[in-house]
Amino acid sequence: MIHSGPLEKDAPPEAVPDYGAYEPLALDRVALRLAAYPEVAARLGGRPEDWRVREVGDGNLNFVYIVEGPAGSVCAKQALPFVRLVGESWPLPLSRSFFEHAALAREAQLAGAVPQILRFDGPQALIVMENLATHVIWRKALTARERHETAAPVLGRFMAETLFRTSDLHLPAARKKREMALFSANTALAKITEDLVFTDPYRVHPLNRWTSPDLDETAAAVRADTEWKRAIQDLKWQFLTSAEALVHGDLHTGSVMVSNADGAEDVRVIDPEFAFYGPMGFDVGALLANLFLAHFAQDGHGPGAEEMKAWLLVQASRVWDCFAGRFGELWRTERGGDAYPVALFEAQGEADASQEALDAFLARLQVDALGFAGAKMARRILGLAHVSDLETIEPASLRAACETRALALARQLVVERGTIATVAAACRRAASLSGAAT
Ligand code: SR1
Ligand code: MG
Repeated sequence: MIHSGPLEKDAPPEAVPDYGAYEPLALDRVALRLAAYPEVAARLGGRPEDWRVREVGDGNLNFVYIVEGPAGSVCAKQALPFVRLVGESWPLPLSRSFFEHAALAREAQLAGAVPQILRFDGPQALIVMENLATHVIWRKALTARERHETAAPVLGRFMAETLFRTSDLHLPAARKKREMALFSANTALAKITEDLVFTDPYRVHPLNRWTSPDLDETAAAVRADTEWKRAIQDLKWQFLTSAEALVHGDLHTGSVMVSNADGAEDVRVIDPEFAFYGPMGFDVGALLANLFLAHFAQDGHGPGAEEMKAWLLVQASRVWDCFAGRFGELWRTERGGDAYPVALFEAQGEADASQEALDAFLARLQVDALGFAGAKMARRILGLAHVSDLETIEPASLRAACETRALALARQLVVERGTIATVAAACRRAASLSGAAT
């Protein structure tokens, strides 16, 4: 692949901006701010006073505005100096916007399937993007039992291309280390994951919550589960130390948007503010986790769940199969980095040995992904940040029943890591716990 962008050999160094002139936007200031960006004003058309602005952010961290003008619309996302979900008592650096933009630029170049960036105002921690007007958050579509058949293959391919092409399999070591150094400063966001995914659900912590009183005993049992805690720390160790590739870092179904306008599906990945150099299996696991959560949530959303439950497990398998298939193609055609060099295998007539190395690499990655999937499932039931798939289930007793089955799979994936070695095997476990057809 020929790079022409931030991964280029002689690309100018990027740096976190100075935030001295930063001003948080309020709804009534958005139009005036955007009017100062000619490319944005041109897309909107007309005058700022004609533009309609609404705040649509439903994520945990930032404010997101949709701005509509006579000629078109845009999406403007600004980081705040704190966590939106919790408030000003939890400060969070504005630099997450810089890392989000840097990751989006790389993803656009390496894989596509991200929103087009119209303007990045670094010192204002503001990214102005195309407005995906016909798209919805995939999580919401899944809860509504809408099926987008291209999502799993697009996402499998997206992960293979971003992860392979930012790793030592593709990049020369010096360039990979330059990239790793840039993203290594995104420490505050990584720390959120370190705490919220790998630590807090396994101890008493004021930010934890769960369906209470139904799951009180379960939460206490998890905190006392030595095997689970040890296995989760093995995964945390990997998260902390394994700088394999530029991971999105928060690739759940709420970070994916899907559309089926005029019968043509489109799939985009959004929100890579957690991006950093970490284990490849973390992104794959995040996506699998959220498909499994959607699967277990189906029984809470009324009759007729069976078909969707089965479909969701098929999508989990397709994510892995498409990921592995594309990763294998890249292994054979773009292995120009310092790891597993072609010079030692294909160039010496040992293509079979290269294939064996690939198979072993993917087998290990699959095990990693399933472990991370288990970690990501449990945190959404016992930790601070939950998912709407489960949160919208009423009554609470029905939600707790769904969550209990999801937690059972989460534990198996984490504690029996290595025994449940394939996504297909994990899907069989999920089906057996939820009484789904396979
Ligand atoms: C305080 S932020 C909570 C969660 O929201 C994001 O989507 C990440 O998953 C993070 O862990
Ligand atoms: Mg997000």
